[in-house]
Amino acid sequence: MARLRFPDGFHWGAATASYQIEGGWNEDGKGESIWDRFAHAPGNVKNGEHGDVACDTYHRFAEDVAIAKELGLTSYRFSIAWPRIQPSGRGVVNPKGLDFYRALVDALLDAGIRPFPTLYHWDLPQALEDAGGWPERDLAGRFADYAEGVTRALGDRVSDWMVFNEPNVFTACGYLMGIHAPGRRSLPDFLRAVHTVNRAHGLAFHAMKAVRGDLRIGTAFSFTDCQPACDNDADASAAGRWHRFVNEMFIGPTLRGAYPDVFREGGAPLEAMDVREGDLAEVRAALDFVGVNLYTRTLIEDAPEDANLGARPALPFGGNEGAKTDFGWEVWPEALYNVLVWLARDFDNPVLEITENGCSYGDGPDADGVVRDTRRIDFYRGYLEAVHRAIGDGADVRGYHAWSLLDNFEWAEGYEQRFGLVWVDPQTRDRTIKESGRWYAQVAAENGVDG
Ligand code: IFM
Repeated sequence: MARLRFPDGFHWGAATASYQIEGGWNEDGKGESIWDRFAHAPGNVKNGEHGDVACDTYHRFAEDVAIAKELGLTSYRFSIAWPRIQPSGRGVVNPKGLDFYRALVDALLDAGIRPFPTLYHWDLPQALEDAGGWPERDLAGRFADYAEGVTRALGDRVSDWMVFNEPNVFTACGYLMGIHAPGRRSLPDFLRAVHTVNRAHGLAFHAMKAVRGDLRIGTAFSFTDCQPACDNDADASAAGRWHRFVNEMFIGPTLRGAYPDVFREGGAPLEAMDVREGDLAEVRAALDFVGVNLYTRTLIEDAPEDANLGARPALPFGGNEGAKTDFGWEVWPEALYNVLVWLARDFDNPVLEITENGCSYGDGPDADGVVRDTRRIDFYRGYLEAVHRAIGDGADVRGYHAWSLLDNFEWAEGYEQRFGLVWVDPQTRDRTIKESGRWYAQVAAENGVDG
């Protein structure tokens, strides 16, 4: 029997996202997304790779559901590609796009698995980017229309939804740093995008609730545990500002109706974000759960030359004390514990779902065709122990989703980074459950882990 038991009814799941696994990029009336455009342009993704076929889930979703069932999962997180539903981001819905997701949802329900969709995991219809993208205020209303349409179509069989995946990541990587689609590098665009996304979130939440009031709606936020790089007051106060900037710029306005203080002197760049009278009332939404995506911690140092935030990460993706994944991310389970207890303490003990947590290791099939990825098992064991401890200390965590079910398209990294519980052959796309997948199945079956 497992030593660390989880609460009865705890969901054991895995997560994926449309562009990363589906392929079928221009099939059955799907419109072009910003990721199609970005990945097709030379130089944006390692080795010129793209998601045209990816894991071919568009044609092989029944296999994926069968694997999820074999692993004993009770929840499957996937995302809906907006350009499959509205090819140009507005107007009449594409029935074949909806048919795909209806078939996926029905297969999951038949397998006894909770369908757990995200409405937006980064694949904006290219036509909407051409009209200004997320910095453009009107996009909030467009998104709410899409959210309402999808809810009308699938709300009879899907009860648990996420609106966005990692709003801080897609706004910063896409509009500030230019390393993700649509590849813009502009501080004003980024700041405006932040506020449009927050408005879109609030409008979509309320539009969905108007369709069916008993839906459970949350968002998958990306969090990190911000710690001072050195033991001094300047780094400690920089870590606080960075924490409010990366962790609270979306959940703050949503749950509290206000942007956090991120400037060295207090306040936030409200004017540059184009925050207008009445907007914050629109943004506010009493989420039914908070989705937590977390991979590692971030060490922050004071940055006196930056007049605004005055803070920056001392190192990318964690520190140097823990082991590193093959992606170079530090393995630091305490980060997950700290973030869960912070959310419980500062947001009035919300229902929490771990919507993503996982690691990239390149281990492939050995001569016997077995993928012996023991480092991934160690990773999950450590982070699950942290979740268990946080629950013991009062965090109301209801489910855990490993990122990811399948090895898939890791954005600008292409296919080199493998996060899956299941190996996907690059040529045939055949799936092989890794040893970590078998181990995770046992955790799900026992509703617990040997800590
Ligand atoms: O693959 C991504 C996912 O799309 C969003 N969260 C982080 C994962 C690993 O980088």
